[in-house]
Amino acid sequence: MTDTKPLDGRVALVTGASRGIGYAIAKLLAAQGAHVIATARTQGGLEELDDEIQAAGGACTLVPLDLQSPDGIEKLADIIADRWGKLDALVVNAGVLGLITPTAQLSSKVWNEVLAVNLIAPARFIRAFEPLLKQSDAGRAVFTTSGVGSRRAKAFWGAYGASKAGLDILVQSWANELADSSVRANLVNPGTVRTRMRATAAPGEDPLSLPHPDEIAPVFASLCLPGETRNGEIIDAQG
Ligand code: NJP
Repeated sequence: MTDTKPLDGRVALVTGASRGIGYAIAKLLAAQGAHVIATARTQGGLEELDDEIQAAGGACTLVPLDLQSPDGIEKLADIIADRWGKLDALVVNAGVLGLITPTAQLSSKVWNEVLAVNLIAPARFIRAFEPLLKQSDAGRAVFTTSGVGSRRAKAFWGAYGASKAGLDILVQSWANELADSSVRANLVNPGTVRTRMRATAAPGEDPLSLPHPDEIAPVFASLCLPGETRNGEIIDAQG
């Protein structure tokens, strides 16, 4: 007798899958039976993920992509439409920190990257993938936000905080529009997690004092389940 898994037969896209939180989410969704489409810029990280997923008996498609490229997100939606005709779970997790610096000193270069990756790319995912999520019987979208955002402003975190505050409102607005559909969209605040981004933000901190991404990935995976009913919520992964 073969084991059935909660995401058998489902197709899931994860951004920021080359390391950190996205890597852990992609691995877990594949372990739960989903065919995972994993995207980021770093080919080596994606290949390591593919090796791990395959070794555990799962399935994965790698798509190296810079979210700042002019039409990469839209082309990816076209490819998924041609191959699968639907998307069951969209996890928009990729993010950049920019610079932790006095707000008055933030350069246009930093603003442009932080807003492009953390806010404009998620908006482009919503536009490009809403039709595919609606082709699923239970399309689920999950976005990675932060404790610094719409619920809390923090000195020196102006660009990152503004981008995540914008993301919160973007996703909650969209979720309100989805209320009468079979699609659900939520945000997860991961809390502090042992990743490269956190090590850059808090270099003096002992990484081993923080949870590993594998410990918080189940919160994201639960929001990808067809039976999930929450919509428009910001969920704190560490309570
Ligand atoms: O960070 P990190 P996390 N195009 O740096 C990708 C949020 N968060 O896992 O392209 C495409 O290890 C990058 O891939 P690559 C945070 O805001 C975290 O901690 O290969 N992809 C990599 O896979 C973010 O939204 C904490 O460089 C791009 C990934 O993004 C999410 O958690 C606390 C890209 C970043 O991996 C994951 O961050 C919190 C681009 N242009 C919120 N730029 C925490 N860790 O404590 C970046 O409140 N990526």
